[in-house]
Amino acid sequence: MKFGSSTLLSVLSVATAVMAEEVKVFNWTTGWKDMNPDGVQERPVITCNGEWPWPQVRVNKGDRVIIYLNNGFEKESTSLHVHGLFQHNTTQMDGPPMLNQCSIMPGDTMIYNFTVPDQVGSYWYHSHSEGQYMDGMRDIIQLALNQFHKTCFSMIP
Ligand SMILES: *[C@@H]1O[C@H](CO)[C@@H](O)[C@H](O)[C@H]1NC(C)=O
Ligand SMILES: *[C@@H]1O[C@H](CO)[C@@H](O)[C@H](O)[C@H]1NC(C)=O
Ligand SMILES: *[C@@H]1O[C@H](CO)[C@@H](O)[C@H](O)[C@H]1NC(C)=O
Ligand SMILES: [Cu+2]
Repeated sequence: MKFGSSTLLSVLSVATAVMAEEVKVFNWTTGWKDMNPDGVQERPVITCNGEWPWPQVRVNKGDRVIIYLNNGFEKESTSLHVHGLFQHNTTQMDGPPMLNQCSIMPGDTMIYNFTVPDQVGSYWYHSHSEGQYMDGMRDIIQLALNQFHKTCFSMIP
């Protein structure tokens, strides 16, 4: 079989696009800790694996995102929502308890599992239970499409 150079180029670019999609795995356990995030006074804060702030997440279009969310609270249920992210065909991964899923009970784990859709920009993820995001269970998730967007995002401190 004979390949023209343009055929070869398009085969290569398809291969590159496919290779760029990754599986990004996160393993987060909730908890409480007295901290002083704003420098004014100590208060109970919701931590991720014992730390605050929560991780800043950067993923690309087509990536599969797997988040093990382990409820490390003693008495409260929890959940996780990515604000503004389309969950076409994966509405069970959208987060709101009693709407899209059951609450995650203390000691239980939910595996959030979805692919990054055709979206780009800065969003935030947060608990969708009680007032947990106000107590610190939130941070940034950035969706980047290509090298241009990655370069732009890399300029954000
Ligand atoms: C997540 O981390 C916890 C605590 O280190 C560990 O017990 C658990 O096995 C981890 N889960 C996965 C899926 O890696
Ligand atoms: C959702 O599922 C439908 C039916 O299988 C399919 O046609 C559509 O392409 C899917 N959409 C996405 C965004 O995966
Ligand atoms: C995530 O979902 C995909 C597609 O349904 C499935 O193949 C995979 O096993 C899931 N991964 C986990 C860790 O649940
Ligand atoms: Cu939201």
